Amino acid sequence: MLSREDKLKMYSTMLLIRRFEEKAEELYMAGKIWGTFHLYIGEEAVATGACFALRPDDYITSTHRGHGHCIAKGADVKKMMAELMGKATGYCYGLGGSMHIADLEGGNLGATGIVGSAIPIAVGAALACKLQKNGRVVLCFFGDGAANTGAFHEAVNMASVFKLPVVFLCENNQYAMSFPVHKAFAIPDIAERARGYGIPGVTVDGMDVLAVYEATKEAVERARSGLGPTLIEARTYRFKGHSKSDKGVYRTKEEVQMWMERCPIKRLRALLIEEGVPEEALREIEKKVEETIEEAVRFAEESPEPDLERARCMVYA
Ligand SMILES: Cc1ncc(C[n+]2csc(CCOP(=O)(O)OP(=O)(O)O)c2C)c(N)n1
Repeated sequence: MLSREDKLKMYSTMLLIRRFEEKAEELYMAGKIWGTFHLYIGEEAVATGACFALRPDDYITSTHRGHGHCIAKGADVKKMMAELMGKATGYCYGLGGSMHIADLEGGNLGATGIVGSAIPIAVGAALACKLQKNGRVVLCFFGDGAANTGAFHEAVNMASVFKLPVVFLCENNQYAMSFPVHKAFAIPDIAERARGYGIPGVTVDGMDVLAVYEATKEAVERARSGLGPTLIEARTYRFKGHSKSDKGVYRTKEEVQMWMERCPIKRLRALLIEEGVPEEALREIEKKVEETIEEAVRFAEESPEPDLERARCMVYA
């Protein structure tokens, strides 16, 4: 059973992801972040609920939309912000940017810009965990678009055959760039695919952090006890465009509005109030999150640029 403290921690994590993203967008518009990145706004309950079901020494693999996964797994937002701003103090010394953040100490094996490519990596890591008998589980985040890559099928099949300690968590946010899920799949539920690999499949409300937590907890327990993988499909929605260059012409304002009304943060806040948490306690968390973000921006702005020597060190031939 989750305690009140657990739920408050979930609230704080979701809010930290939301504010991190909003600040990153603001910095991008001010010309302080270059290139592009993919915002996770709207999907906070998935990363938060799922990572809450993990032990600190468990692993995750991430995607091109990875800031939320990173934060939920416990990354330092100062180092994340510095990475986005191309500073030497960032996770990749400012040379990787948004889509290359890994936090090995925190068990985050990394983000990737190649759709679907982290799914076999998660299976490889799970095989290593099994061989090393270290009791760790790997949670693999990927999108609905990634579920239609060949790598998905090969990886899930192998994980099932070898009964590996991995949880496949598909973030079905309804679109792969501008392509809607109902045109990309011949079945209504992505979780149905689990049957083809002989593993359990479950669809959850990805706007409900508690539902995501419960489903992931069960899957993690199954994986840790040697029974093999589970496929979880979390139905969610990205409130913002696919990337910073998205004009959003493929979806209606009404659709976006309808999903925004289901905001996972507002929903948990309302539940906490209903359960008797005083407004004051929530405002305290909200203030602390604002301060953490301000501190991250200050840290990133005051950090040095990477030097040329560092750039040379990162070239492999
Ligand atoms: C192998 C590969 N093919 C195509 C792309 C271009 N691309 C970038 S994101 C994306 C859509 C991914 O959709 P999904 O997996 O559902 O994740 P979401 O963006 O919805 O979080 C595509 C096709 C890519 N980066 N890598």
